[in-house]
Amino acid sequence: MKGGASREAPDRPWIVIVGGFLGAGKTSLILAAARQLEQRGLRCAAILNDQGNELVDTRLAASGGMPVGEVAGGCFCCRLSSLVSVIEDLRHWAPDVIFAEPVGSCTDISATVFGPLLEEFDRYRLAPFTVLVDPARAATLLREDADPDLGFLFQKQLQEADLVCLTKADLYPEAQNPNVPGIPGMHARRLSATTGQGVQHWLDEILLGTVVAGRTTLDIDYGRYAQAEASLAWLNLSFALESAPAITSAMVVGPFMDGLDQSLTAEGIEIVHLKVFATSASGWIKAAICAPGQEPQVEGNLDASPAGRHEVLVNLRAKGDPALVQRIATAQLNHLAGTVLDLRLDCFSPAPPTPERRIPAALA
Ligand SMILES: Nc1nc2c(ncn2[C@@H]2O[C@H](COP(=O)(O)OP(=O)(O)O)[C@@H](O)[C@H]2O)c(=O)[nH]1
Ligand SMILES: [Mg+2]
Repeated sequence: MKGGASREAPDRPWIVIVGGFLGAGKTSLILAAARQLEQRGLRCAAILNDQGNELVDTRLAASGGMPVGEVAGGCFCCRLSSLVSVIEDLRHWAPDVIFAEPVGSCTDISATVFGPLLEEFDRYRLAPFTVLVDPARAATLLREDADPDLGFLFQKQLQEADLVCLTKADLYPEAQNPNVPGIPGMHARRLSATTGQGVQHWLDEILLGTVVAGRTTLDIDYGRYAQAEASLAWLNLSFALESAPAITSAMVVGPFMDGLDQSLTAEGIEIVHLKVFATSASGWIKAAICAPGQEPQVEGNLDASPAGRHEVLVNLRAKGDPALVQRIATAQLNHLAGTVLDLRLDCFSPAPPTPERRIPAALA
């Protein structure tokens, strides 16, 4: 990590919360934006968040050398005190901007996170709530026959945004400033974390302070919200693989993801986001898919040489029964080309959200 000792800490760092559905591109945008801000001489940190422990996103962010904090075991709204203490810990590094990524199934963030943080205006500057949208996911989840649980979460996330950005513009290079899907009268920005298109413009817009942060409070039924989240299975799995002869990380990750994808699909379980991070003595790779049957997007040391030991971390979010997901994932371990050691597996459905505090926008 980069130290902050030689530099005076800014009085009030920016807190930039980037929301959006699973796989929308939150982590990718945060990393791309941090790179741009660092080039402008600003110092950045990030806070990742998940219902479970052992996060691929945290490994990915830390691999670039950025100071990273984690709120694990629940979403920001249910772990608000942890979020605040992680923000305070990161201030040790004197960041100008602290990015924060909530869990991709989480909503009502405006009232449960922005509301309380806005009360701390003497300590932080809060950027508007950006919600990211993958255009392909929007096309699926805004259809009339969309999965009702996922469609519910997706629409609620859009409804509470201060700013909506359509991501992956390199894959979906359509018109500028299109209407936000499903929200009449709201225009989306378009950006790409991969090419950098629109990232600087987005940063200028949120850090200029012209868009009000946390201005919308959702009307939301927490029973319905809990039911929608509970329809998801969350699998966090980590293990070491020892193989002789040595193999590359890609040879570990590729077949494992393919096998998992095929078995889950055969059992009627739909992958929403599958991320695998593998580390060996020769480097790391991260591979991810956001839907069944997708070609994995891979980043990292793609030309790393073979190694005899790999540390593997798997984060899977899928629509289905966690017990079945766990059985399928465990069975896949038997197909790995080597000996599995230090296995840790955690598989569950998110518990009903119980925010520490809820402050509607008008009262904040
Ligand atoms: N082509 C392309 N892929 C992207 C872009 N942003 C994110 N992705 C990919 O989309 C997937 C999900 O991105 P991620 O940042 O993990 O999403 P998150 O779950 O919202 O944090 C990953 O495989 C990324 O590599 C982009 O701008 N262009
Ligand atoms: Mg992420």
